[in-house]
Amino acid sequence: MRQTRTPENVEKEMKHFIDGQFVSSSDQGTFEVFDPTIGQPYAMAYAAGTNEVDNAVNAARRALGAEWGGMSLDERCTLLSSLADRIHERFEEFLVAECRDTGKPYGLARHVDIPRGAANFRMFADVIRNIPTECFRMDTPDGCGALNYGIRVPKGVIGVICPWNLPLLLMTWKVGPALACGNTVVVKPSEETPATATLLGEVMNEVGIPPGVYNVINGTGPGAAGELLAKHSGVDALTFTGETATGEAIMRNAAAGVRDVSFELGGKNAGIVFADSNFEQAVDGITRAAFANCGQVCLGTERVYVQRPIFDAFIDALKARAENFTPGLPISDSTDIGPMVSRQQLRKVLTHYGRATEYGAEVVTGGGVPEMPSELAGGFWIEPTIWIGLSEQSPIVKEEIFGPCCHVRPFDDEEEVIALANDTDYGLCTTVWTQNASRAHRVAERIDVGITWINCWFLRDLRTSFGGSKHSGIGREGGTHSIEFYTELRNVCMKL
Ligand code: NAD
Ligand code: 6OD
Repeated sequence: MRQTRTPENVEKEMKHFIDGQFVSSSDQGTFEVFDPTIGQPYAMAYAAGTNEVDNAVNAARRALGAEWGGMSLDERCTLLSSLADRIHERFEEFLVAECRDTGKPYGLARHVDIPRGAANFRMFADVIRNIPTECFRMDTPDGCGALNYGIRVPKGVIGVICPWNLPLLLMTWKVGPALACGNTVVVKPSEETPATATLLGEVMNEVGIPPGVYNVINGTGPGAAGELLAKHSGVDALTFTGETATGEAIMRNAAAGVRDVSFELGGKNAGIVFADSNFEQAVDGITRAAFANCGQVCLGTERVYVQRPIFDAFIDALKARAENFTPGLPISDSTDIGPMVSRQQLRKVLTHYGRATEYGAEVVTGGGVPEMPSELAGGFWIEPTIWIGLSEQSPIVKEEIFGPCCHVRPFDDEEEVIALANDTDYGLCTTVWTQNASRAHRVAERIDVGITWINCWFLRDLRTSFGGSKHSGIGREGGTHSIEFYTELRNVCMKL
């Protein structure tokens, strides 16, 4: 992917953002950034090497000093709120940038990605103002007693390594609390989607965030910018969202220097639909969970379990919804599904589609590539796909696909479906659809995941814990949980 020439046919050049300045790479290495709707590069970005990673980490360390480190909590929180305001003022630019990189519909980014980009700063500015620390009065033999109290200090320089599926949302979900706690960050966005992280650099300067507090280095992962950042001894902690295997690689590098990690990783999430659910609500919910963002959501549902009495009707209704999606350009009001982010992801998911049939799946709908108008024919388009009839041991039911697809299987009772839902190495989330509140709680308690949604999906209260169990992650972020990760808690014991 690394190149050393500037493609002449691209509209844009994306630089690193280091110490408050946009800079190219010292060796001039670049890579192409694609518009996935047409499958052509529209921008070139500079690829960070050792020099840029060093410069970014050193800038972040310097910025921990007086200007940022010495800033009052009130001033810092005011700046974070201004960041949120400024994202809203430049909303359309963030929208266009995000949709150009990912191909996702404007309608989706307008309601989810960009508002969350702003909310992630505003919310953590509120949380940090209101966080208590512990205090214990203790008895001592002399009767005078002692007072223990906790103080929270920033961890230091945080390395933030991000994926491509919800670029601004997932990056700011880490950067918001990291900055609120007084840390500085070096962000490595996905090589597929560097645009909004770059644009955020401009906004940082506009609102007066001191240079070096927010840095962005572009490039790929293994042997490149991502790995250089994870290995850098000047990084105090690493927060990562992406594939489980990448998490393992980053964790090995984080072991040097015993750096802390917070990981949000892959999922193979189950959707459980009981016969007593509100049928239309459940079909709509599973449709969103399986196909939203072209299935490129870690919280998506790729395994659907439907209670037998409503199984056939459910399949018919889900098929109708899946066939109703209109692919097209992000800007079009009729578009409700975009392409896959890259040729590589398209190939990967189409390989799964092919294997599903080899393993004996019945294809209810989809399974291939939609016919698109000639100007979009080179894009990374794919059909929403539903399968039935696979064994639970099939790799299609076991492995995360990360495309717009799901396998649906009937079940008879609660015990059976709990066992089915838990029979996975992953543990990110589940959705349960039922109108029986006792059953909903009973089932939710027994599914081994970080998040269970009952009669909804991706309904987010940013104060709550977010994260996965088993291979889906380490640690929890959200609300006070983020503050715990992005600070060190020190105890002070004072003899009275
Ligand atoms: P990925 O793991 O391939 O890449 C994520 C980031 O890591 C990219 O910036 C990449 O350049 C970098 N990277 C890759 N190898 C690296 C290495 N050895 N060292 C350091 N950095 C490295 O993931 P992706 O393909 O961008 O995203 C899709 C995956 O992310 C899916 O598995 C999905 O489930 C997961 N995801 C999880 C969550 C969650 O909240 N749990 C959210 C979004 C995506
Ligand atoms: O909503 C969030 O905070 C979050 N981390 C969502 C992750 C979505 C995964 O694709």
